[in-house]
Amino acid sequence: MNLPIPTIKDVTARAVEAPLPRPIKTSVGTIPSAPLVLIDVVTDQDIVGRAYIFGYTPVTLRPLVDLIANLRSLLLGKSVSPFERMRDFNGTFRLLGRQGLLGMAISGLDMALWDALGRAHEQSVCRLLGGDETPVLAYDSYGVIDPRHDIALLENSLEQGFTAIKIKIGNGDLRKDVETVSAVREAIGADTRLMVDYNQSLTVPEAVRRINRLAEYDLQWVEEPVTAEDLSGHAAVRARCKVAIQTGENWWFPEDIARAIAAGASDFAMLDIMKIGGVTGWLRAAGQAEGASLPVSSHLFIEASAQVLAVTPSAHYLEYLDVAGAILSEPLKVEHGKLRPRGPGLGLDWDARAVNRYAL
Ligand code: SMN
Ligand code: MG
Repeated sequence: MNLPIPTIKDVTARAVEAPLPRPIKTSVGTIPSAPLVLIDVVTDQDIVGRAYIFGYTPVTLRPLVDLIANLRSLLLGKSVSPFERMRDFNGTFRLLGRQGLLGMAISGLDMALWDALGRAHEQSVCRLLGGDETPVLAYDSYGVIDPRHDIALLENSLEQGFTAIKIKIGNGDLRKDVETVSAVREAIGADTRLMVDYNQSLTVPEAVRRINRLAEYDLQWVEEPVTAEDLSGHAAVRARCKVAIQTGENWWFPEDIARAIAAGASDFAMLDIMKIGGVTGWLRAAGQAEGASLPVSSHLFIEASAQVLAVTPSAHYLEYLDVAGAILSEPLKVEHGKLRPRGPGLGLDWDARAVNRYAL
């Protein structure tokens, strides 16, 4: 007997500013709290598909809420078939393009549709996609840290079972980078993997200079050394450095990973599920990464990323940076340095009191 395909009865979006365990301090600015838009897709069977998107700055929240309200009319009455709805979006916005806030909204709606589909079938998204709820290896992701004050935090990460740590650097000169990286390497020991993230703050020559100076600290990767869109710049740095280059959190939809692979921009692929096109976009990017032998890591969105990494052939690391835990009834917890995908759907349930408390 075929289960009836649910259809979309309503779509709502709400803005919240959720507290973070610690501010996200980068070389190009600090994010003190998490500007989120919570998306609910209600089906004709009264199943609620949930997802959130991360606005980076509160400035984006009202436009995102309004944009999703406007996209609602394109979805009402249509089936909860993420591939079909993505086909609709791609056709509707061919002339405009899907970068920026529109891409974020489309990806968020895609995630909510996959959540609804999973709930309708009482399955987690990874099982719906043919996988198992296999725990995914994670690294604990920090911002810029002060080695004089933050070392205890790093030690706590290791006690939680993390075997990899990422820090952000580039908020000063090379001497400061060396001071921080050497102190962290000393604190976490030789066996813990260490990644660093420049958040697009360097020129190509300066990136080559700094990365090769830091090579002695056995870095797993150096992330976004130059501006994200500069694929040839990333390739130039990669060609002249002794340390592997990571990038991808700013690739929009599967087309961008194709461009990055063609440019030889990266040794890895770090997909952001809100920019790569949701679950649907992720699947289409992960296939390209597999073909290009690029290990795939995630950016933010720990719950949805755990679902898709569990079915990603060249899965590498999940970035553990929890931006939504404060508004979830049951935040996803790390177990021995790994995150297990949890259903049904993407495993997200809003904590109504917290959402009201942090609503904008
Ligand atoms: C990052 C950038 C912006 C917001 C959160 C995190 C960072 C990362 O580039 O990779 O964690
Ligand atoms: Mg990054």
